[in-house]
Amino acid sequence: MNAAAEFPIPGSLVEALAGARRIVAMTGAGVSAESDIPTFRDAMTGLWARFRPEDLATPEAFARNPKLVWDWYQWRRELVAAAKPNPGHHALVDMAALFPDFLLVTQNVDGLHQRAGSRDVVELHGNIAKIKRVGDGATVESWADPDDGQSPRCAETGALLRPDVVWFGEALPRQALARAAEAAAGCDAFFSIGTSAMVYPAAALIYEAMGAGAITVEVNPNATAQSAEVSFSLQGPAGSVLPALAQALKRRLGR
Ligand code: BJW
Repeated sequence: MNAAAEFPIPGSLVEALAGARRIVAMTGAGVSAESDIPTFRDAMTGLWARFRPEDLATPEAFARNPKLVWDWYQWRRELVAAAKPNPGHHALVDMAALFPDFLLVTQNVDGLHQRAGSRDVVELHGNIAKIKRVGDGATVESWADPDDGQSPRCAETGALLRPDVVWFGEALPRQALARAAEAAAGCDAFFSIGTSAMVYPAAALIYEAMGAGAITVEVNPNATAQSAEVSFSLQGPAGSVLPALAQALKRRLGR
C-alpha cells in the first residue's frame, strides 16, 4: 500500500470539497520538511544551532552583522538547491487541476512549489534565490563574494546585498498580500498546510476565509493554535495527507 492510500481522508471532507469552486491553499515550512529542508523553527541545526531565527531573520541582525546573516542564507540556498519537491508539492499541482479557481499561497522562500510544476504561486515572504540591494531594493542578478571576507556588495553602487525575503518587522509585498487576502475572503475552502500559524499577517488569512463561511482544513502532524478552530484537522505529514486527499478527490470527481 502506498503512503497516499494509508492516510484516512474523512468522507465528509471529500463531499464538502466536491462542491467547492474557489480554493486557497496556504503552505508553510512543513510542506518542504519531507524534502529535507528543516522547518523554520528547526533550521538552527549544526553550525547554526546556537542562533535563534529572531537573531538572523531581522533587519537589525543584518545591520549588526551582514556577513553572519548572508552566510546563513547561503547555507540555506545550498540546501534548497540540492532539494527536490516531494509528494506533498506534487499533490498540490494535482489538486489545482481539479478546481476552477485554485490559488496557492506560500510563506516558503524555497521555490519548491514552482519546481514541482505549480504555476502562479503567491510568495508572501519572498524567495531565497533572489538578491536585492539594500536601500533601493533593486533586484541584482549576479554577485561575487569579496576577497576581504565581508558580505557581498553591488558592483555598481557599492550597496550591501541581501536576500529578497521578508524579515520580521518588514512589510510583506503589497500585491502578494492583497491578492492572498482577497482570495481568502472569497473562497469556498481554505487549506493551511505545514505552518505553525505563528507568524502574521499570513496566520490571519484563515480568519478571512472563516469570515466568508469557507470550509477550513489544516494539514500538520502537530497541533497548532488554530487546530481547534478549523473545520477539519488532518494530523499527518503533508507528503502523505495531500496525495491521499488528491486521490480521494479525483475518485469523487471522476477524474
Ligand atoms: C509539517 C511537517 C510535515 C513539520 N507536513 N507539516 C500580529 C500579532 C502578533 C505579532 C504580529 C502581528 N502582526 C505582525 C506581527 C509581527 C511579526 C510576527 O508575526 N511575529 C510573530 C513571531 C508573533 N510579523 C512580521 O513582522 C511581519 N511583518 C509585518 O507584520 O509587517 C508590518 C509592517 C507593515 C508596514 C510597514 C512595515 C511593517 C513579517 C513576517 C516575516 C516572516 N519572515 C520569515 C522569514 C522569511 C525569510 C526566511 O525564510 O529566512 O518567514 S519568519 C519565518 O516564519 C518564515 C516563515 O515563512 C514563517 C512562518 O513559519 P512556518 O512556515 O509556519 O514554519 P514553522 O517552522 O514555524 O512551522 C512549521 C510547521 O510545519 C510546524 O507546525 C510543524 O508541525 C509542521 N510540520 N513537518 C506538514 N511533514
